[in-house]
Amino acid sequence: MNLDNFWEKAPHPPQVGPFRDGAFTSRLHDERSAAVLGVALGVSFLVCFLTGLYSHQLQQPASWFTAFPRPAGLYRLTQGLHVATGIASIPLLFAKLWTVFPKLFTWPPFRSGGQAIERLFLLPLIGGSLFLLFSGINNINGRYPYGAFTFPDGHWYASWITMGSLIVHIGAKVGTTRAALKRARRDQTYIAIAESDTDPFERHGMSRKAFFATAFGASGLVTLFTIGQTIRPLSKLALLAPRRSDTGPQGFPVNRTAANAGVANVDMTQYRMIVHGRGLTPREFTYAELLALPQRTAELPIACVEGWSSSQVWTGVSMRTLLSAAGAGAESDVLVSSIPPKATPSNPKPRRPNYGTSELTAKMVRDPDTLLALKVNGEALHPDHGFPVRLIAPNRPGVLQTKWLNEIEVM
Ligand SMILES: Nc1nc2c(c(=O)[nH]1)N[C@H]1C(S)=C(S)[C@@H](COP(=O)(O)O)O[C@H]1N2
Ligand SMILES: [Mo]
Repeated sequence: MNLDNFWEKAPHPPQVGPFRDGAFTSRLHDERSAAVLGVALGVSFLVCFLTGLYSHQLQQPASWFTAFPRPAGLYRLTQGLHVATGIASIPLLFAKLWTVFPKLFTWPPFRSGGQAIERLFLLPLIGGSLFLLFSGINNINGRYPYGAFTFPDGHWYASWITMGSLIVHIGAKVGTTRAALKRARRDQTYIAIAESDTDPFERHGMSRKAFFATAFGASGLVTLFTIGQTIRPLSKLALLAPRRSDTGPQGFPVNRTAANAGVANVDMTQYRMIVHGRGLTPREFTYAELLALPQRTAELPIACVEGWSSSQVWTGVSMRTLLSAAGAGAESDVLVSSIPPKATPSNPKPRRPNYGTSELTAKMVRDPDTLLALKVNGEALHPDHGFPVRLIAPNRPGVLQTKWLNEIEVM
């Protein structure tokens, strides 16, 4: 369907502001800039999407997915990549939007039905991309200003909307992009000549080299200034990260403190770890009894969804050791729960805050390094790290490494 006849009869917007012919003079608003930035964004969005899908499956598994414990540091790597590629995308996205925004004012806005649809898909693509990148930054900074929906839900649905529109966009632009990159390669040969001539037009405004250096340089720098939250030798450079992997009680960060979870002063004379569930006679263990069981030590990272991570040496009772001490095998999934917050006169039955429980697949339960940790680096856990007992297991998001445990249910 060709709409040229239609546009001929339609009124043309007045020749003012951005609608003037020649309103945009920089030659950087061209297909070559759009192509190079588009390819870079395509790669970073793809890596970000795939690592995000993996993180989502670990936290809200579909029926076909089973979490697996090895390699132990996999989630630390995938989530580090997720946050790094998301952050790296921000300057690239702004550079790309700057490159193409004059197209908002081209007339006619579309010449065919297909082109109208393609341009309509730019709304969810740009809106979704901006929402994903900024809700991610908000998450890193612990801000959740959404009201009607939670961050994980919003980020999850936005990722599908964005990737869906991105596929439409790539489909529509793959030809132009290829051609632009091919032309660019051919033109390299002429650059030497162009640089030496004194065409005043060539000399005005920013050069393409400087534009790309700014966009990719900014992308590299913001990434460099945050990945110190997960790569320890770079921790001094983590200027943009709110948490550094080496700061906090016992030398690593805390997301929710004991006070915040309402479990600041556990009465250890009353404390019991309860193991119960399918076909089991419930068993209770005191802290001393847990310490008297065979202990195991493993170096495992806390890898927060926010992108910071920190590896520590944990000691405690293997989950499967505790289960067998309670008369259970290691063939079932298991639900672990935190000590509920203390009742107060104004709040006699407080609910467990979010993340006070997590499930382990039988595969995770069987791994000997899935620990009910009592110590970190040889010391009893700091209250903010989960005293008296926390879960620590290989290849698991930090948010599922539940602290302040007092209940284990075999499902
Ligand atoms: N009960 C409980 N456990 C929890 C949380 C929580 O909010 N409640 N936060 C989790 C999150 S998001 C992370 S990243 C880790 C952090 O552990 P750390 O404070 O020892 O570093 O604890 C996890 N365990
Ligand atoms: Mo976390």
